[in-house]
Amino acid sequence: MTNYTQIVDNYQRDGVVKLSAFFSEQLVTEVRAELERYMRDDLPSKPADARSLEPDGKTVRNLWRLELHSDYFRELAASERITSLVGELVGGEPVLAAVETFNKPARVGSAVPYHQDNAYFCRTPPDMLTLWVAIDPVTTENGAIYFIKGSHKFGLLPTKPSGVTGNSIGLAEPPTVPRSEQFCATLEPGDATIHHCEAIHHSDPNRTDQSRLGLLFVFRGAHTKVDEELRTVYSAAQTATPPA
Ligand SMILES: O=C(O)CCC(=O)C(=O)O
Repeated sequence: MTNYTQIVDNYQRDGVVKLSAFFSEQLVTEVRAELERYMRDDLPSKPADARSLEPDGKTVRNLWRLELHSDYFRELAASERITSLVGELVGGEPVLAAVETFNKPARVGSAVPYHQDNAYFCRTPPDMLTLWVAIDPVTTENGAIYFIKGSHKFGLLPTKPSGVTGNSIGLAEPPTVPRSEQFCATLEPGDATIHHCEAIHHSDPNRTDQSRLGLLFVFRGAHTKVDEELRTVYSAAQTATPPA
């Protein structure tokens, strides 16, 4: 059995942890091919809330609900490699909440505003996380995610609708921690990060010619419940820029 002690310690202390070579080169190639196939063959017949587009109105920004729309991704999320690790981090039985992508396509990939995911997930206690796997190289130029380490201990901060399609709700005030003190998650394909649902993070637009595709698995502890107050606030933001 793999020993996850170091990962668990870092996750609990920082709210974010990096995993090198979490997916093999072969698995990254397979995932990329399956995403391309899904977008070409399946997505056109899926409901509108299966994706968000970039402001150009044609390039996919996010795929949503892959756990419902794709046997391949639902099965991948159930693999022992993933569930054994996240089970150590969500404080109980892990339940898959979502499989999705943040494509950050070349040249048109839009920014992700400062936010805490639990403003979207609306769970209490906040025992929920995202495993973010790099399918493309992730660099400071093409839109790496910046995290504020330790911010998962701040509680959920005030929010406001962001007006950004795919990221409808953000922090009311950007944090004062300078970028130079934030953790910039540059990654090779197959590397991953795991972040807590109240860790503050954001990413820049992609103006480069290199796409920055990430595959995300969201898990919660089975014991978590919906926080109705949070849900009401999120629904209002989501109505302005559906589906997410
Ligand atoms: O991929 C990105 O740039 C942002 C992802 C994100 O916000 C998240 O994983 O919660």
